Amino acid sequence: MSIEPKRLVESVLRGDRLCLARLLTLIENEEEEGLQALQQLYPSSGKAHLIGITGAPGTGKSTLVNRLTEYLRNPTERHEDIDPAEADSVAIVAVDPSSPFSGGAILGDRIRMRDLSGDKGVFIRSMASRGAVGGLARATASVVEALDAAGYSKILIETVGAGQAEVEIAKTAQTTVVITAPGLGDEVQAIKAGILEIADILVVNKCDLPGADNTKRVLHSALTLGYPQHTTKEGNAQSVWVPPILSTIATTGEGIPELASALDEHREYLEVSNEGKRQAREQMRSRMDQLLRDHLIKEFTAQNPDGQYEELLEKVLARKLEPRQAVEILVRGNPE
Ligand SMILES: Nc1nc2c(ncn2[C@@H]2O[C@H](COP(=O)(O)OP(=O)(O)OP(=O)(O)O)[C@@H](O)[C@H]2O)c(=O)[nH]1
Ligand SMILES: [Mg+2]
Repeated sequence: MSIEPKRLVESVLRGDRLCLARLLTLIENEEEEGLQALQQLYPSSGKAHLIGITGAPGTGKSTLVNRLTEYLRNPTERHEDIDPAEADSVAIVAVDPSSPFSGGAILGDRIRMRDLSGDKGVFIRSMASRGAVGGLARATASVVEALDAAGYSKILIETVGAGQAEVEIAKTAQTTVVITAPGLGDEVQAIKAGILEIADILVVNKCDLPGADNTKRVLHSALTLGYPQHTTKEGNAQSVWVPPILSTIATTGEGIPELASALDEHREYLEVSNEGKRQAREQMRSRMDQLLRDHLIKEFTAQNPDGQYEELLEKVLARKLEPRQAVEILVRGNPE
C-alpha cells in the first residue's frame, strides 16, 4: 500500500519506527515516494555523528557495535550526571557489500543484536548489495541521511571486508573506525587494502588473544610511516589528527569507554579545526558529482540510438577506433 510522502515524513519525524523502516525500503529501491520524502526530510538532517566501523570479516565489528551501543544507551554507566533521557539514540546500519541477499552474515548480526531490539532508542537496519558498489554506497548515504533526520544522534555504519566498497561507504562517515584483530593477518590486509588511510581511529580487538601486542606494533609502525611530520614536529600536533590505536575486548566490553571517548574527541577535533567543514564539503561534492554522472549517463542512454554504444565498443575492441574517439562520436554524432 502506498503512502503519501508528506504523511510519511510527519510520521518519521514523530518517531514512528514502522514508517521509518518503510521509508528506508522506499529509499533503497529508489521509489519516487521515498525520494520525495527524503527531499522533505533533508533540512532536518546534519545533526548526527556519522561513524563508520569497518574491517576484515570476523574481527568483531558487530560485537563491538553491540557493546558500544549498549554503552551509549546507558549513560549512568558512562557519567553519573547524565539524565537517561538525554542519552544518545543510536541507529545501526549493517552493510554487507559481498552479499547479494540478506544472507548468513547479516542474519547472524540480527540475532546477536536482538538484545538491543527492545530499546526504543536503538534502530537497526541491514543492507545488502544489489549490484554495483557505487549503488550501495549511494543507497547507504541516503539511508543514513534519513536516519539522521529522524533524530538519531549517533549512526554506526558497519561494513564487512577490506576493499574498495568499504572505502566508498566510509565516505559517508565523519569518523571512521578500522578494526583489526590478532591472528588473522588483518594488520597486513588493512595496510594492503589502503584501508589504513581512511582510519581516524584504529582498534585492535580481541586483545584477550595472543598476538595482540604484535598487531599493535605493526599498526604503530605503519602509522608512523603515514604521519612522519607528527613524529618530527611536535608543535604541529594540534592541527593534525593522528589516529589513536585502541585495544578492546568486545566480548567483555573492555576498552569500550575509551572508544566512546575517542569518538567524541574526533568529533570535537572536526569542529574545532574546521576539518569537519572541509570534509563535509568534499564528501558532498563527490556525492553530487556521482549523482550528476549517473543522471547524465541515464539521460544520454535514453536518447541515444539503440545499439550505437555496443557497436562503437566493438570497434574500439577491434582497434578501429580509439576509446576517446568513440565517446566523441557518441556525444557529437559521427562527423562524416
Ligand atoms: N576472543 C574474542 N572473541 C571475540 C571478540 N570480539 C568478538 N569475538 C568473536 O569473534 C567472532 C566474530 O565476531 P563478529 O562480531 O561477528 O565479527 P564481525 O567483524 O562483525 O564479522 P563479519 O560481520 O562476519 O565480518 C564471534 O564469535 C565473536 O564472539 C573479542 O574481543 N575476543
Ligand atoms: Mg558483522
